[in-house]
Amino acid sequence: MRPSDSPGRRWISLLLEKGLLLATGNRGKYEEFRRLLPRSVAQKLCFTPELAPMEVEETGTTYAMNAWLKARAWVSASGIPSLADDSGLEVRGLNFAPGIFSARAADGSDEARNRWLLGRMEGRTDRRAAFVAALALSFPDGRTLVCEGECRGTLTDRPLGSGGFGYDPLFVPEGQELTFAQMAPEAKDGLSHRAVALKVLLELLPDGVFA
Ligand code: ITT
Repeated sequence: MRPSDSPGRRWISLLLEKGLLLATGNRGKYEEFRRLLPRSVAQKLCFTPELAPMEVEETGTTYAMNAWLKARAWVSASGIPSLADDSGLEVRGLNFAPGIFSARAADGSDEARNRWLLGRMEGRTDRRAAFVAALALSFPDGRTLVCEGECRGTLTDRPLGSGGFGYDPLFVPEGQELTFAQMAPEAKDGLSHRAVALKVLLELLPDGVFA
């Protein structure tokens, strides 16, 4: 097989030619991927709610399975390479809850989920937590790359900061003093579970193609 015929090269041509669907309904994730992805791909990144309504049931028991389900559903429906992210917050003192149920921990808004978490943390001294993200990049030929990233830290006792999304106002990454919501977006990008996972994903793709 010539190098130009390798699956990796064909996938990359597809990415550059057709663009990339970001299989998420979460605008916070979309904004982060726009900053994190190489510019050639970020420019062609499509936020799926602007394309078509589609709910993918997250029936998996791991982040990786749920990311795979979301990426496969979108690539099958569109024929366009699709990237999905399944992520969550794992809190030591809560036996690693809410984990894959982080989006479903409480109904409604991010604020409601933050209130729920603070309520569960009342009186607990072990405030260690970690954000985890699994990414799945799926191609029309069925091949799918999956990888995971983690960011450890601790939980505050009240929401701090107005940036980011989700549980960001409650999470201080290891070695830092500010929550993700208090940091500049680029500072979060240097530390986040999503950035760690994406770095691994890009390393799995052939060299230099995103240069
Ligand atoms: P999609 O499934 O459409 O991508 P979602 O928000 O439902 O969107 P998940 O099922 O992966 O996504 O749930 C992730 C949950 O974890 C959700 O409540 C997020 O707010 C939270 N979360 C994930 N990454 C986060 C981050 O970087 N900062 C803050 N909260 C995060």
